[in-house]
Amino acid sequence: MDPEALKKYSALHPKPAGLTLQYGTAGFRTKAEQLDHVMFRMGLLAVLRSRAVVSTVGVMVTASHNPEEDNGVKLVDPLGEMLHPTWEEYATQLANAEEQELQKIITEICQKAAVNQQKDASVFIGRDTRPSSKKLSQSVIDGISVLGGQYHDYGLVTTPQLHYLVCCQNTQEQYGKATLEGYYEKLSKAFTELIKQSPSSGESQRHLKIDCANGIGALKLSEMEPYFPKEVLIHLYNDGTKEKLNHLCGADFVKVHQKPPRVKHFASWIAQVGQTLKMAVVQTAYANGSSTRYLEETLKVPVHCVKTGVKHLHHKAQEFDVGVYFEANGHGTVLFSKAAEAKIRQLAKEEKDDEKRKAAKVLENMIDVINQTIGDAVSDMLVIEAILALKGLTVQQWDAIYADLPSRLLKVQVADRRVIDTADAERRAVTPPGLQERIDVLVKKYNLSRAFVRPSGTEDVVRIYAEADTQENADALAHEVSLAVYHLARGKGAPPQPL
Ligand code: 16G
Repeated sequence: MDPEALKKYSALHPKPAGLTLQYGTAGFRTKAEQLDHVMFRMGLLAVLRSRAVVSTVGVMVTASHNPEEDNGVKLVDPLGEMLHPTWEEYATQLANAEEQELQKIITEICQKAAVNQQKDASVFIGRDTRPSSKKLSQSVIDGISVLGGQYHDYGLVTTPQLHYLVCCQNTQEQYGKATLEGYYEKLSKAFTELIKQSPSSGESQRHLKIDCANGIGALKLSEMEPYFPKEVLIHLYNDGTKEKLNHLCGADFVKVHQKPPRVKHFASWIAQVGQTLKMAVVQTAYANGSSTRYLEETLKVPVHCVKTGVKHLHHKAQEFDVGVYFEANGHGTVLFSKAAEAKIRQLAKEEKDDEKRKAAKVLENMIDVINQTIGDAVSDMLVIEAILALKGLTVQQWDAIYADLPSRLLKVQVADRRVIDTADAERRAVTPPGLQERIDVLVKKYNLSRAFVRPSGTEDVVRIYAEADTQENADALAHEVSLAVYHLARGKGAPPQPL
């Protein structure tokens, strides 16, 4: 490390005085204009991480579902996983260090994590379509360069594509080819195979109507279109030509405005095909109570609840042969253990019984359509479309499998959202004192009711979730709980009003 170069370059990416940020649920996220120094420093950190694990790592510049004015950054570990929790702490230390402390913090990280500074470092970079992203990713590159790392800038890619690319690179392309073409080819080839096996294959056209949330999805799906089978026609909505990113569209908007979660019936088909495998579904407290009941009581699949954030779901899902995970805001995927995958691939080749071999073949193609590195909306869409084709179901029939309980999501601003601490996968508030007791009393007033509160990991708010037998009751419960939060956690501004 050249201390003079570090000093010179970090001075070009100064930290705003007094700003403290935390590596949260999905990396750093805040207003784009406050992030330049964080990007530079995450470039530095990525080099250290790459040297520590002697592999390529990824840096993604995005704030996902946040408003267009925000931005963010997260690191991707070698197999496409989220950054290891120990390194989240290093990331926070580095982001908040005063300029004169940078060198010292880097040296400390190298000591604690046994980083050999002489090793090569390789970083893949991607970014979303936010107007601020290009400049911010340039700051990441500055950070990588100053510590002597190599980088490949993939430019505009979806977050799951970057996770895929990193995983391919580090598995010597066993997971797939480390190019965007490789990603398109892998997913669409398996998808085409699945569609071919549907009862109505070749008879009619299939239309996929996609809300692209005015973001990167529109660009990437257009690139992917030529790879799709001819009978599948894609129609892109909210393609970014008219409106702002995430404005009145996107998965989060759909969730907050009470439309059914897109991946909610993911598990039922897999449950039928993979009967001999140890399978489980992982959800968060936001999963609609009806979905949990349907999975446990009708499908007889074990359900686990974990804290919000893909990294928590992903980690839990890795414990099973087949781990299906989803969040009500649309993040989700399926993970197959190495042993399960090998068994399925072997059955698809060698099984004597025609029917069983066919079923294994279907599952094998499913594995290849699914992006196992992280939840991927494009991949999830193709999986669902293939399942509908194979089962001969319409979207309406699929949606009617069970009915969601009415629910309401609200947010309240408080002086410091960290006064709310939670336990039991965020389903109970441990502090401030008295809050959980109050929630318990309110919940008892309604039928089929449930409510919880948690500090957001991506915005400066406390989120409130309630569900009950009717929409009026869910709304009333959410409002009452938001008032309790406002009073017990020092709410800002006027008290929340009834809906
Ligand atoms: C991020 C997370 C998502 C989580 C959401 C919660 C990833 C890739 N995304 O978008 O999993 O549900 O944050 O946001 O990890 P909140 O903490 O503001 O409610």
